[in-house]
Amino acid sequence: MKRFTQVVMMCLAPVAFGQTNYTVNAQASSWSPNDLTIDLGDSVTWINNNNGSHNLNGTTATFAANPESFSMLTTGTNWTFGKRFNVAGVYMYRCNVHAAMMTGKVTVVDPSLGLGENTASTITFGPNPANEVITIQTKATDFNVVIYDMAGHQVLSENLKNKNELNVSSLKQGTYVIEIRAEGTIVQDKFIKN
Ligand SMILES: [Cu+2]
Repeated sequence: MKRFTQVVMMCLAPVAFGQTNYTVNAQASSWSPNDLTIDLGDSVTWINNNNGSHNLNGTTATFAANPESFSMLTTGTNWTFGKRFNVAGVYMYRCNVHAAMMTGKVTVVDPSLGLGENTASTITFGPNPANEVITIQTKATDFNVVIYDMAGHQVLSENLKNKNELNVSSLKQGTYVIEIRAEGTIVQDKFIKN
């Protein structure tokens, strides 16, 4: 009986901890898809199948907020680059040749921590879009909020102690990533400043 249990465990393990591989294709001047949300341990393969001259820059030198660097900086028309994501967070990347328009993002969430949308996390924020003030709902009374622009640069960082409102009126209109560090976890999501 003991032996049987071990065999079942070994068979189930790969399913329970299954990894998904996602593919991002280089188009003439864009990535498709250019916005992925994946689980910790999943991998992404970027493919340029003769769709122009491109490279891949996800380095922390360019995107300081990236949890890890990744890149394929040799420009070419036919290449494949794969990365497995073992650190949760928001990763920005671009093609240096078409830097202004050929950008992309991979959000890596840790399902065991309840990160991401539609999870059991008690941390929420609103309104979204926001004009002046974002209100953060959390049980924590002392926590940090960091806001990044879509190029991965930190534009706002504040420690909120015994208050739950963050003034964002200084930000220009646009799309940002908000990172709330509270309750021993990190929640990241997009928000729009009007
Ligand atoms: Cu390119």
